[in-house]
Amino acid sequence: KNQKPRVLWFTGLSGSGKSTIANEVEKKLALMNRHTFLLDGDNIRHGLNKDLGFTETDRIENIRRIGEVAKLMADAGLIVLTAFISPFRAERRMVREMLPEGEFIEVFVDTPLEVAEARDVKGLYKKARSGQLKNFTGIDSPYEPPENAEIRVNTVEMTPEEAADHIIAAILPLK
Ligand code: GGZ
Repeated sequence: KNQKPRVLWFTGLSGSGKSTIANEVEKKLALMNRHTFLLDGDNIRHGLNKDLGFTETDRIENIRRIGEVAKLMADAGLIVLTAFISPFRAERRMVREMLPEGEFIEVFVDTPLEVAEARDVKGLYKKARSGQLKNFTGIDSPYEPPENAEIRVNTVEMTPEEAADHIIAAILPLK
């Protein structure tokens, strides 16, 4: 093996920039000849987890399954990036404890609710505020921010590219 497996577990509100930043990190790791895989809503919530919605129970099961998949991929030697809200501390800790010491790296994409809501790229906050969308994270469903994430990125002060550079610097050396 020429690389240590890692799970870069991005967490943050809807619209915080998790997917954008995770994509940037993945591009940069590819340029460094690292083998990566990005798990996100597109390949998980439309496939393996298409039976799950956004109740508390379903979100917990969503994260549990993603954790198991991430573990398999890390066992195969990959650097896995996951981009899900993962709103609850207990499940983030559960995934951390599934993995060998040091493999799980929590990346807090720290975008304040006001900022994510002002961006509202997909119009979901507007729908949540008007009651058209129930159980929306940050509005009528909780988000528990990490208390000691390995990495925190401030998306108000950094561009996605700068955030990606910061994350890469924090995980080096990746032997
Ligand atoms: C939060 C929701 C909801 C509700 C649909 N609450 O901005 P997006 O669109 O692309 O990202 C959000 C995504 C969240 O799915 P996750 O699997 O990351 O969530 S969790 O970890 O909590 O299981 C949003 C969309 O799905 N979405 N309804 N009610 N986000």
